[in-house]
Amino acid sequence: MKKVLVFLTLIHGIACSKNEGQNNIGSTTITNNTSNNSQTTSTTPSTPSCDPCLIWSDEFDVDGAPSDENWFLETVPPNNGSWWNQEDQYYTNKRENSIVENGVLKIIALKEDYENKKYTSARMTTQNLFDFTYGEVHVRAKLPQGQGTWPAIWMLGVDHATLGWPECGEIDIMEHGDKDPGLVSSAVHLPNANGDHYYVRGEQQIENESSEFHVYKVIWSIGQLEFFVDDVRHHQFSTNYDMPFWKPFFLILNVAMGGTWTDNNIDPDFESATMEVDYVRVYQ
Ligand SMILES: [Ca+2]
Repeated sequence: MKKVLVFLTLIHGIACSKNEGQNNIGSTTITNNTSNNSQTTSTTPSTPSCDPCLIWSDEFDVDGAPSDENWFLETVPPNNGSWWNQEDQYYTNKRENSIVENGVLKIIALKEDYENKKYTSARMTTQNLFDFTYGEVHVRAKLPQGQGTWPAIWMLGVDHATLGWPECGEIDIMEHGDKDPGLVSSAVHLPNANGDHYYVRGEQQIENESSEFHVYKVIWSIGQLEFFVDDVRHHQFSTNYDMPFWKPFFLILNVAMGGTWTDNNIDPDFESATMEVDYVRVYQ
């Protein structure tokens, strides 16, 4: 989601590591308990019963704060306090900006004076909590409504803190708000042979983006990335091993306000808008 070369200042300063043991597909543990005896038997079927298999998800079925086992809420502004892209929001971990209710995560952008910004919102990442290489991400979501909102469902390479951007690579599953309502886009960002940033984007027009749930999806495989809304493909990008799409990435959900994406254009009557997420599921 970053069109500007501003990622060279780093947020976390923590080298990321691939989570071990999350890809044990097809391994089943059977536990038999009797009154005097407990026996555990592990079996590994030769063929998994799922293809692809669910390896990670958040169904947002526990009310309250987003699970801190799954998500980190960014609250420390990088880039000398500007966040990125001339954005106008400040990200908080307040429940006014992110909350799980009735099976749905809500990321809520508010008009609110806070830390020298005019808006607050939330940005959630799985950095250091979950990352993966290759697979499918399915996110069922309703997008926020209103000029100036910039919702994003995206991923960064785990080495962005050490390698920098765009060298780490970026995979944008869904972004919205830079053009007409309902025009959703996907993109990949990476360096060219000279190390300069470039990106390749695809897009499609959908309806009822803010009133109905749609499933935003990437299929990331060796050699290509494909992007879909409700199983309609709108973008394909071929990859090779000179590109940064062969190593682990982590997930990010956020709603920005204004910034370069929207030509710094926010509806003066804006009060609040919500991105609702029913689930995030990752398959391999
Ligand atoms: Ca749900």
